[in-house]
Parts: sequence; C-alpha cells; structure tokens
Amino acid sequence: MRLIIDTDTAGDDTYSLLLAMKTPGSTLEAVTVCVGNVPFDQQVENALATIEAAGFSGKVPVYCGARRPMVKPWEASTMHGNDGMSGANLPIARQRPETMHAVDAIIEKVMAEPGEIDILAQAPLTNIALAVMKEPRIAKAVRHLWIMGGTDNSVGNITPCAEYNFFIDPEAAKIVFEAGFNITLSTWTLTMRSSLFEADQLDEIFAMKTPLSEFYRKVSATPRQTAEARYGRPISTHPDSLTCAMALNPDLIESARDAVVRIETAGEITRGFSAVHPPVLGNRWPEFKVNARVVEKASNGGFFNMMKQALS
Ligand SMILES: [Ca+2]
Repeated sequence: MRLIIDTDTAGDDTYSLLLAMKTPGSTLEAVTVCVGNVPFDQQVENALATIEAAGFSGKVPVYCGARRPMVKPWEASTMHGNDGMSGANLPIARQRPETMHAVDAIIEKVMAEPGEIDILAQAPLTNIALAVMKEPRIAKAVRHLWIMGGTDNSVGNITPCAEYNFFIDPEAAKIVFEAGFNITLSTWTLTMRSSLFEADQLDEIFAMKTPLSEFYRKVSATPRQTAEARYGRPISTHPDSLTCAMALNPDLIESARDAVVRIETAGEITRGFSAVHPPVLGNRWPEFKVNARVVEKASNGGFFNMMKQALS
C-alpha cells in the first residue's frame, strides 16, 4: 500500500515513519510536516533524521506545510523534550526538504493517481484542511484517510476534554470531518487501550540492540519518564505508530463502529472535543451523516510484532 504521512515529527511520530518505511508491502510516498509538537524546523529535521536512520535517505521526499494553526495561537508540547526526540542528538541528515509546499505536494500526488494513495494524518489537521480547501476533489481521490486525534467521548491528553492534535487546530479538524473523506479515526482513547508497550515489551525491544531499537530507546526516553510519573509505570504510548500499523495492516482492528463525528471549535471547557455520535442520529437530525469509522480496539500483540520487525 502507498502512504503519505502528515506529521508533527516528534517521539512516536518517528516510529510511525519507521513502520511505513520498513514494513514489507508498504511504500512511504512522501512526508508532509505540519504545525504541532515542537518548533517547525525541528520537526522537519526530526523527519529527515528518521528517514536517514532507517537507511532511506533520498528515497522519501519531505515537504514543509503549515507553520501555524488556522485561527488560535499554537502551543508547543514538552511531552517529547524540547527537540521532540528526548535529546537523542541525532546527526543532521544529508537529505534536505523539498521546495514545493506540503499542501501542493499532497494535492499533486493524490490527484495524479486517484484512489491509489492513503494519507495518515498524525498531526493537527491544518495541512489536510488547507489541501481540501484548495482542491476539494482530494476528499474522494484519497483512497483512505487515517486520522490520529480526538477521543471517543472520553478523557483527553491536553485538556480533560481534548486530545492534542484536535485541540491545536479544531477549525482544521472540523473542515476535514465535513469534507467527505473516507475516514478511520484512531483516538487517544484507543491509544490508552491498545497501543501501550509495558515494561516487559520495552525490555524486549531494548534487548534487540539494533541501530533502530537504540533509536527507539533514545527517542522514547522522555515520554517514558513522563508516563512513569503520570501512570505509575514506565509505559510507552503510541498514538501515531498504532494508527500507521492499522493503516498498513487493517487486520489489527478488532472492534470499530461507524459514527457521526463532530468537532467542537468553541466552548469554554470543550474546545477541540470530538463528539462521537451513533449513526442513528440521522433519523432525528438528518443533516448529520456518518463521516468516520471509529476504532474501539486493536491488537496490541500484532502491533508490537510489527514494531519489532520494523526495528530489527
Ligand atoms: Ca504526531
């Protein structure tokens, strides 16, 4: 399968890129960088350094996209350290970003071969929203849009109501969910249910002692410390890489349901909240139609095996 990954490259974003490059049968067509986790140019360097670490230098073009959200000011996250890589201090990559804007690259690649390319959106949805505003036909020309963001009517990770990606640019998320894409939504609720690597799994990865397992160990250091303080055990969370794994291997999905997903753009306490309604809503409010498949549960063991293969 052929994939474009839109990313705010830090921490788990990088393992998602590794999965897309290293999983047999997958082709990472392009990486597009969007406002999010850490300062923009750092995110670009993190993407390029990850591609180099995987041995794919010069094979996966990187495009720079939106440097700020649609409306509200942007806030960096310290979740993955100031550089987004837990201070791993990777060498500056030889490959440099392309000159074409990410939004134009998405449109050009998707429209050149309609129905052929999936997009994995693992950042705030600014680039995807701008792309579908500029060329509305991409909504039907993208084979499938995999989105990491929001919650399944549950607790967020940046406010009690909101997950980071949707909180940073809810206006963009609203545009994307109303644009007519074929969407699978992978929420923070799913992240906490199905994506965690526990201490024994982490030890198994660290014991591999390959260059990419060392990459994983270094880049995951800060979020593992944060998780230990927050949850009382040294787990690693994988919102983006689990979403990538499901895109590459949909058999990992154990439970999912069709839903009407709406994004809160205002609200004193709910900005960025994703309201996940049942499809039956359509009977009373016919203007609301099913616009996403929401994943409820995925195979942690299957995901872990894919990650080990990618890091081998
Ligand atoms: Ca991300």
